[in-house]
Amino acid sequence: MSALRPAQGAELRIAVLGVGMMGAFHVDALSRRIRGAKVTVISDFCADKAEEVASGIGARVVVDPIEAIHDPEVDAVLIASPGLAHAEQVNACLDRGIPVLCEKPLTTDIESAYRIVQREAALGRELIQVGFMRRFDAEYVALKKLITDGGLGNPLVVHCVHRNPAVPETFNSEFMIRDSVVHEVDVARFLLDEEITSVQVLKGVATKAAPEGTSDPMIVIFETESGRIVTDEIYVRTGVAYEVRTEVVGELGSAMIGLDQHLQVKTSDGRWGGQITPSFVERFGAAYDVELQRWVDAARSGTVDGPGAWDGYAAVAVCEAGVQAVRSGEKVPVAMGPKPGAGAVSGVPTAGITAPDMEAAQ
Ligand code: ISE
Repeated sequence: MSALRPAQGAELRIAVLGVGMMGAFHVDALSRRIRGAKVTVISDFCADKAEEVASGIGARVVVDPIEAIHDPEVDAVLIASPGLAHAEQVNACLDRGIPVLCEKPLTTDIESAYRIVQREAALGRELIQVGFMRRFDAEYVALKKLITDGGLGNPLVVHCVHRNPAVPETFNSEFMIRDSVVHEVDVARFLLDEEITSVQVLKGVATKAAPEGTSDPMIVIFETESGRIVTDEIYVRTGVAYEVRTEVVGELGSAMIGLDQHLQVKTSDGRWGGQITPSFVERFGAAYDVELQRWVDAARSGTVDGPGAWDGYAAVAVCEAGVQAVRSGEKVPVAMGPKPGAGAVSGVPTAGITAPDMEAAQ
């Protein structure tokens, strides 16, 4: 199949599927800050919302997302629809051979994610990028470079803290794994360059802000292929700020990011400090812009420049194990099929759990 590409030098014409909070956030960035891109088509099951966003930027509404993907004025697709819709929509992009940036999760179950990995590999061309924006954050990039350059020696342990000020009631312990901890899953794989092999979840005393039956906070412990340990404190109802910290401890030292060390002020009343980041926008807004710009630039030249289908699949597989670990209290091994190109691809691995539709439930 010959891949479709915009004409040399032409703007990348993009369909955005789903214009809830994240989709609308991306449309705004693509329309106002990202070079070489034009949102031509908006699709959302909520027609009023689609009209409102489309009319603000002079785009057309195409209600059916699959029609939107096949629209002649579309060169690439950004998927920010509810997770349950992702498999069909990503597959439609593969059918047409156009680049797609899919917000996490790639799909909501291991089998469909693995089939997508296999399909893309069979096409012989990367088309899929998954929206793990932390890989584009300046601090994570610096930390990765420090590790790669050997500045910490052999990295031994990674400690993560992931705190949100508030989330909807629907965020139970399993949602916290799939929607929040999924970021640390990708961060650990990105920083350590190896797969996660097991997940264990410790549930302690819960905040009274958590609904009955929800363990918030939790401590998640990952083991990697080489035996490294990654810990993650996930606490999504702190009532304080958006706090995301990562510390890597190596043989030659340690390094930490996410300390909010921007403008530090000392005042005559004896106070010292800076400002908290209230949401992901202040903490990762710049990373999203870099992510989008690099996706657009790569798509215009027929490549992908970010986490791909395999990374999306690995995250789904680890989160499935994480959900089983929440349910059982046991250490759960991660079940993953072989990476295409890295040996024979056997059957599709089974997980036993199908993820609930998190975005739709919010
Ligand atoms: C949300 O979906 C995100 O992606 C945020 O970055 C994360 O902090 C939050 O916990 C998730 O629910």
